[in-house]
Amino acid sequence: MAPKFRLHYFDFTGRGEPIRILLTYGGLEFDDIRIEKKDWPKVKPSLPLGQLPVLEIDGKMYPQTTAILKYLAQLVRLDGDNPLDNLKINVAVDTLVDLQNKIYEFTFEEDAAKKKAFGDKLYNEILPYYLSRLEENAKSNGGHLGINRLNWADVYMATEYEGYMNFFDRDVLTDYPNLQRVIRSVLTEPRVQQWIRKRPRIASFTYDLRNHL
Ligand SMILES: N[C@@H](CCC(=O)N[C@@H](CS)C(=O)NCC(=O)O)C(=O)O
Repeated sequence: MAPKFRLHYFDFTGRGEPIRILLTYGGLEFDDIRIEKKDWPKVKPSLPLGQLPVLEIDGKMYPQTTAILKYLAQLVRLDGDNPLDNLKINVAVDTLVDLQNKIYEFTFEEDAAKKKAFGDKLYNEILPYYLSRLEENAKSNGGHLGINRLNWADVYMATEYEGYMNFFDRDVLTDYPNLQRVIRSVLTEPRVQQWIRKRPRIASFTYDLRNHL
């Protein structure tokens, strides 16, 4: 019997969305538990690391996004076929996570002058630094990240793309045709499409992956 999955995350995409997509892609049923802001102080101390996402599997709570994703990717066959392929996928994902962490760092900067300078650097230097390297990666893998077929790094890229679109408020992939192929390869999957159509909308989003279907 399939395990009972419950995903605990905020009512947001962020680190939770690639997990939701892998579960959906694999046809694995899950409870999509969305913690409201007002309940967070009460929920936080009950979590293994005081953070979300947490994937509950048959009543046991597991934190850490990429650990959860690696586990699910194995279940739904979006991992690599051998250790070297898994290394290549992990390299791509860790690169996306590095960029994601810079964006989080920016959002937490409270000093207005520092924030302005950091924002400029983020858009003009940091973003192209990472995206140009990821573009080369996708180019050499036929429109996928890490290896030459759909895998969980592609899913991570697609959810991050939605984040970039909202964060930078412009199409950051115009100059990166192979990264556009990565997004398309994820969004043409029928179960992923169904999920994107039915999932709750994020009120603050000006761009939604629905626009891409
Ligand atoms: N290394 C963890 C980081 C998790 C993390 O920072 N989660 C954020 C939400 S995306 C969180 O729970 N923030 C609230 C808090 O730390 O109190 C992971 O990758 O899952």
